[in-house]
Amino acid sequence: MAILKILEFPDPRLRTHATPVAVVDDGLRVLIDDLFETMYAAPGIGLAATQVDVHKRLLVTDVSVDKDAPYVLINPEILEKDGVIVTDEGCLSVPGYYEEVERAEHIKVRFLDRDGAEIELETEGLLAVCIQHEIDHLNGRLFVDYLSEAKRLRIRKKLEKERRQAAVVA
Ligand code: GNR
Ligand code: NI
Repeated sequence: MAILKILEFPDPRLRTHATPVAVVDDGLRVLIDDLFETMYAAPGIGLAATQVDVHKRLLVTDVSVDKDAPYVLINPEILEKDGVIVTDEGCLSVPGYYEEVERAEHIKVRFLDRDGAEIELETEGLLAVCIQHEIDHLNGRLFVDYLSEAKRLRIRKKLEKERRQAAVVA
């Protein structure tokens, strides 16, 4: 098991469109375990492979309070969307910033699980929001892309400044 380094906005690698997983094998299951360890350690409620610079269509999530409801979604595809929900979203790749984002409230999603079995899941609320946020990562999209250009630029400048100051102190 390993905790992986999470890329941060505006790293251009976060803009990569991930490639479908061809085979679900033991190598992939090692990556899945590392994604869970990295997500729980952060802590976060979801993590896409894109965020650790692995450009495969794979995400993990656990929105439960007790951290006992892990889901892994390989090659996820949203089949149906319905309703609107606004959530204060954050992102491990945009640390420290939370902004309201509008998403579908209910989704039906098809994916492969860690054994390569095809699953269809209907879900709503925070799990639905998180899955949509993570699929965006697999498509190179970040929650800040839903904000105004001015807000996105302000967040980028502040993160770049923080990073420069961290480099001076280190
Ligand atoms: O930890 C996270 N919290 C969160 C809160 C509201 C909506 C989405 C998320 S996902 C985020 C972890 C992350 O960056 N996943 O990509
Ligand atoms: Ni994110």
